[in-house]
Amino acid sequence: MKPFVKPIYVTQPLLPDLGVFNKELSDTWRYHWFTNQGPKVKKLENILATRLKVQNLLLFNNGTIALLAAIKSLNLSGEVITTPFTFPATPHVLTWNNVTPVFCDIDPYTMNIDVNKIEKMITKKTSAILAVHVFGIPCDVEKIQQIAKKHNLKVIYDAAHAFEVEINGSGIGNLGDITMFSFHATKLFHTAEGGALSFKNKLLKNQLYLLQNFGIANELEVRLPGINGKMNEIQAILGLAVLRTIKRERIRRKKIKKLYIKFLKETAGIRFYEDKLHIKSSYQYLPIRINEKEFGRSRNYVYKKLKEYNIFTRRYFYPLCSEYPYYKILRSSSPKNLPVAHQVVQEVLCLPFYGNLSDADVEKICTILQSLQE
Ligand code: T4K
Repeated sequence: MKPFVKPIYVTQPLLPDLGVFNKELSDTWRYHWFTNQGPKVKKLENILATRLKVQNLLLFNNGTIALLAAIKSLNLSGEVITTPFTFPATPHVLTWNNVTPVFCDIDPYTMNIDVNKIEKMITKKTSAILAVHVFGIPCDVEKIQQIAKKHNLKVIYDAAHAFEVEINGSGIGNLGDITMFSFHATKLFHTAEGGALSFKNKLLKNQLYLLQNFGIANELEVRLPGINGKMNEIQAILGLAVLRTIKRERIRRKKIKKLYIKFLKETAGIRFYEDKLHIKSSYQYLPIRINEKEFGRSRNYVYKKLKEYNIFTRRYFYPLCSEYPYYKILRSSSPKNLPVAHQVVQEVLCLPFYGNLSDADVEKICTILQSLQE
């Protein structure tokens, strides 16, 4: 099989119609207004709150700053229990808030924090659980809520991958104290860079708003040491235009996922996370698990070999955050504490997944993948 002529990446950002983008942009030219709570940011905020089915939403310049502000707004201290199988931003926002991340092992199926292992990680210093809906797959949210209630802990969800995910028709952003969404260019819905926080307690809105705007309450009063976390008008305009393409993209990605499953389901050693009827999927990533014994080749072998065919898959989230030198020294980072995470991180490979892939591209990727089998 010949390599692809052009590189095939794990994802490709959605490009909205330039006419729609320019039309929204022309308003900005009229208003002379680029940032600091402009009309386009407000418009996008309102539309997204409805789309995400949440009561309160605040847009940010990126997901990391949003999460940083979320931790700050809840005054978290001491230790926060989180997952090592995530993007570096998740534990980093804790460190930036002088909070120690405590890594809990993950569930072998959902790859999210293992709710049966959380309680043994709780100490007198624990102030919260920071869980990630990894690859958009929801955590065991009911059990997390029970544990949090029992131990009086706050709950923050990193829903960077979970745009418009719903459980039994309810928006995923309604859970816990605060939920963060990322709108980075690699996400299904994006604003090039961007993010949002959703939360039930509307009293948080003012605090979060101050945190994202240097703490400025009015011309004379700077109430707290805030940061610059504001989304600007160009980001919001891009978002408004991208929103119009999401429905079509989701339908296409659903079809692509079905095709991958069709071509690979008979291949020994390859497993998918299949869609669930009660969950609306984000179709953000297409992670497969490669079992080396059954497939005959390791995930790393497949990842490297695919590059020779111009296919650039990703080993999200390898290495585990608990393996970064500055987190490795933590007691919870011991591999003995994280056996499942260490196993899963050797198996996951995110395949190219975006609407512009043709059916023939998907078939070719699968054929190449199968040809690598021992
Ligand atoms: N929490 C979690 C669980 C997260 O996954 C993330 C971000 C965050 C928090 C933080 O949210 P943000 O602060 O980012 O809003 C990418 C994204 O940069 C990052 O947002 C995302 N998670 C992470 C999972 O993926 P990389 O290092 O993989 O990016 P990069 O540049 O290698 O892009 C991946 C592929 O996408 C490239 O191989 C090619 C393609 N690509 C990328 C860009 C930027 C394009 O085709 N066009 C583009 O413009 O992190």
